[in-house]
Amino acid sequence: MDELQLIIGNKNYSSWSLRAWLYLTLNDIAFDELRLPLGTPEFHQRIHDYSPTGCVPALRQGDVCVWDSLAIIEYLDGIYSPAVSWPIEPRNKALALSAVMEMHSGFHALRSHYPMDCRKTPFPAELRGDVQKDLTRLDHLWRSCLELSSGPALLGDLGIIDVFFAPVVFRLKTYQLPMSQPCQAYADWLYQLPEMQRWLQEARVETEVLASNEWKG
Ligand SMILES: N[C@@H](CCC(=O)N[C@@H](CS)C(=O)NCC(=O)O)C(=O)O
Repeated sequence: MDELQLIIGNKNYSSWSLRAWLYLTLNDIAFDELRLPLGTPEFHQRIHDYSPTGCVPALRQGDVCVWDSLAIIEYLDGIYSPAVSWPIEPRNKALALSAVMEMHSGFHALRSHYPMDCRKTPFPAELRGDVQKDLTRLDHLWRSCLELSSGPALLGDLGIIDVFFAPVVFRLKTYQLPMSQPCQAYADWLYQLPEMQRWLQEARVETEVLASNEWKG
């Protein structure tokens, strides 16, 4: 089979890139990483060679091209049948699918007002826009999963559902957003995973600053 090449943005800022990268890394699937820092001339010159939308992440395998984080994960899941995947049990699978799609298309206030900036020194950010509504919904969703599974991952074993919420965990940390104790404990657990810490270390050595993704105090 042709080698996999994953095209990502900055590790500090690119939340969608984190999802595809984390899925591959947790599953120990070999891939080449091409990092194109967002907003740079290099990004604009090169991204359309890899991604028809001009967005990251994108995955190339020979002449196959997959763009969009969820499409990448679904494509790989069909080929590799890896350990970090969807639950098998139908009720848990329904929950995981719904939660992932909800994250993929929702939580707009959280995403727009609190950009992922994982290397930033944590501080208690004020609650803006409709973010309390998003946090309440997130807390309810996570608690309903954790009550079913009793942890440590949302549905017991680490899965695609956790991969999808990984950037939210970095946002909760950076902006010290309030969550209930069980959800905070889950976020701490996911944050400490070696693969999350590796992403964070690699974000910390990046030098680019993207004004549009920085907190506007
Ligand atoms: N729905 C897409 C969203 C991808 C996306 O918006 N990526 C951002 C970076 S995180 C991007 O590439 N933006 C292009 C730019 O900033 O020029 C996915 O899931 O992959």
